[in-house]
Amino acid sequence: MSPAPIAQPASVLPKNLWNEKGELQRPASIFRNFISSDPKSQFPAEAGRYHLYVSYACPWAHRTLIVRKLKGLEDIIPFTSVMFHMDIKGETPDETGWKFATTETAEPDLEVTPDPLHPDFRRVRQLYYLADPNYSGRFTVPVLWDKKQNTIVSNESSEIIRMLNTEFNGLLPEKYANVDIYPEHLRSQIDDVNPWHYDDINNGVYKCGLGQTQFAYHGAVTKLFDSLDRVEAQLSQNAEKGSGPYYFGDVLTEVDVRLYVTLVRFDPVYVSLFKTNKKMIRYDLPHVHEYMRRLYWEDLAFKETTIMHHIKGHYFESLTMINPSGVVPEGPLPHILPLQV
Ligand SMILES: N[C@@H](CCC(=O)N[C@@H](CS)C(=O)NCC(=O)O)C(=O)O
Repeated sequence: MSPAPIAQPASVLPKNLWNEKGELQRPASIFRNFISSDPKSQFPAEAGRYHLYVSYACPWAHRTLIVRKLKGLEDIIPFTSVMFHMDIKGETPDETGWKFATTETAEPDLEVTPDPLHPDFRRVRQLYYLADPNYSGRFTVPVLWDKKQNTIVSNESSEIIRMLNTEFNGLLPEKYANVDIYPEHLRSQIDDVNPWHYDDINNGVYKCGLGQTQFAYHGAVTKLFDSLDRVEAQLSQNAEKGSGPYYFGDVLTEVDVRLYVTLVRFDPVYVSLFKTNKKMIRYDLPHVHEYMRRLYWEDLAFKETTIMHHIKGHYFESLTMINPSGVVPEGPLPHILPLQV
């Protein structure tokens, strides 16, 4: 008789998250439906019908919170944030992943509450199983939930922000309907930069931090800083021309949203935890630094959705495979410098 297998703790990190060179490969999101302004569509835009599940810590979910606020969708799409601590490991799979607050651990001012739609749910994974009992992918946030059909519309942030940008316009006052973060005249430029921003910067920091070999880390960190230098050059040209504070000058676009969520986590988290320490934004990339601070200090959609205790607590306390003690570093202080220094 063969010996009983030794029980391994369950982990949220599937083995196929890395290739044979030790490089991180982020799997594609699974739920890819679209809300539409067409009332006859499968997911028509309606006030109060959809609910957003996020973590303030997660940069991908952070994109959706910023756009929800930029578009004035607060009364149309409520949200719930999970607790910042994510269980990477557990005795069983049911004990892993993002969890909802309980009445004792809630931070109601921040919408960190039990799931208002399914008060008995303890984990985000339960939403996925309700949507699809055979689901076998990762249990990620953000999740855009349809209350009518009890299912997930989308768990892909880049697509959720596009829906929020246009599909609810008919329900919004003109001031917000006119906000367009993917404007026609900039689409080809946005489509050109999104892939390298995503690969080298947004996902690039994760490739540095979670790469499993020196080779994987070296490749990722080289690309990351080459690309940050490229962003610095673009913003410095903008400043020389006297154009506005955004990546494309005067118009705030999704590019700003997508860059910001990584930049604001960079010095406080990624530099130390993910070893992205060839440069710090505050000391070495002056135009990037000013760009990020302007977004934070001058636009409440950025400031009010940036919750540093969730961001730092999540990364340093949850990712115990790279920070086994779970100790959270105190600096750099302040986490975000004032605009005038
Ligand atoms: N492509 C997805 C990625 C979302 C994602 O990876 N979220 C992370 C948090 S930052 C997550 O929920 N991870 C949980 C897990 O992997 O179990 C998007 O942009 O929406």
